[in-house]
Amino acid sequence: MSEIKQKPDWAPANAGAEFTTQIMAGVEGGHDGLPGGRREGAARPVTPKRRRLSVDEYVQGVLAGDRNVLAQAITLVESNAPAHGAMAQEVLRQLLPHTGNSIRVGITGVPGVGKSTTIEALGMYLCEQGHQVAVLAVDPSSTVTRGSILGDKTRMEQLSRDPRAFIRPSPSSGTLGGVTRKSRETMLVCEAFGFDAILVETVGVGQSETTVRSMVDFFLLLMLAGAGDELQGIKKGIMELADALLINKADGDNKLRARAAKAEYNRALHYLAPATEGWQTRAFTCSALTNEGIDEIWRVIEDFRQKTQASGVFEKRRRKQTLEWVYAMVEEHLLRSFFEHAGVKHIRADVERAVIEGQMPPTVAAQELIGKYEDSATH
Ligand SMILES: Nc1nc2c(ncn2[C@@H]2O[C@H](COP(=O)(O)OP(=O)(O)O)[C@@H](O)[C@H]2O)c(=O)[nH]1
Ligand SMILES: [Mg+2]
Repeated sequence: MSEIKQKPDWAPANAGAEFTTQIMAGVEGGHDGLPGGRREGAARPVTPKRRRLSVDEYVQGVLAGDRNVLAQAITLVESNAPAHGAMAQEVLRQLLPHTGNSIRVGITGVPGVGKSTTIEALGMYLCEQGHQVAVLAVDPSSTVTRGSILGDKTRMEQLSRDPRAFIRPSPSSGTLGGVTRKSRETMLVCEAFGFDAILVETVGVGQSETTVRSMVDFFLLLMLAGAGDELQGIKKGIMELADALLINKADGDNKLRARAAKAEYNRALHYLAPATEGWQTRAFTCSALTNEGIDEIWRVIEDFRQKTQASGVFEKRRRKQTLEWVYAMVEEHLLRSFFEHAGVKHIRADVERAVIEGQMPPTVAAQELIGKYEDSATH
């Protein structure tokens, strides 16, 4: 396999050969049905025509810990080109028996709270503890932001240089469902490769939190002291998804305020339903900048893993998540099929107008549309 020397466009300017995350030549075809081709400003693939690997080469390469193959396997999984779909699924099917052996941690919070910085601090800490760390992102808006996980070039600089870690930005663009499917599959490929700690960063917008919750074992909500719940966009619902609250930036002048916030949140948490059966969600403080509290939050996560594995809650959740995943894909497929249905398209505008003008009750409108869909769907 030819060596690729090109750095990703977000790599630090002075990055040397030790920089482990490198641009791999992608597969043909775009993402989420968009036309293929490289994104504006993206590094040009160095090897224009890479030899296509076979299913067996993907599987063996990933299991043997070959990083080049890992990156290519993920690119295959992320591809939307129909030609790659069947192959990706076969690769995944063969990797499946080697997956699951990790702790999956989701990290959420409003932009600027310090998710990326915390992931870097925690990731470095875990590497030093002998773990292999994979960092993924779920960001359905990444077409616009070009991936919040790496939106800032200074982010995760240290971790991205560490050979024990692997950072994968969010699959580009598309529906939340599409991005999530790819991230889940990427997570499985990473586990088969041997990563035993998977950290998933989510952008703090609406649905993506619930989605990331549905793919991780432990969900960590990052907060700031003194910002007020409104300001942080933290809804009670999100707090009820969390297995721990982590008040970040507990350094300098902020330290005392962070401690006070911790006590306050602990009181509030007392009245909320726990996210995980048999586990009391608590608040902690940390500074991703000075690393203070990073070891403590990892101990909490380890404690969580131990307790929930012993009680069976850990496995129970994973099984439930797998089934949810199946039905999320079914749902996505049905929705797409409905809205792309020629008959539905044909009458939609008229039905909508009739509803808006008060000539047709919503229930009748729904029946009309579904009737149209089912009518010709079965013929
Ligand atoms: N003082 C302080 N600043 C921090 C800490 N963590 C992150 N920051 C800063 O907060 C800003 C946003 O951090 P980032 O990790 O990009 O946030 P994200 O949008 O949640 O991923 C950056 O300027 C960081 O340097 C911390 O623990 N203490
Ligand atoms: Mg970030």
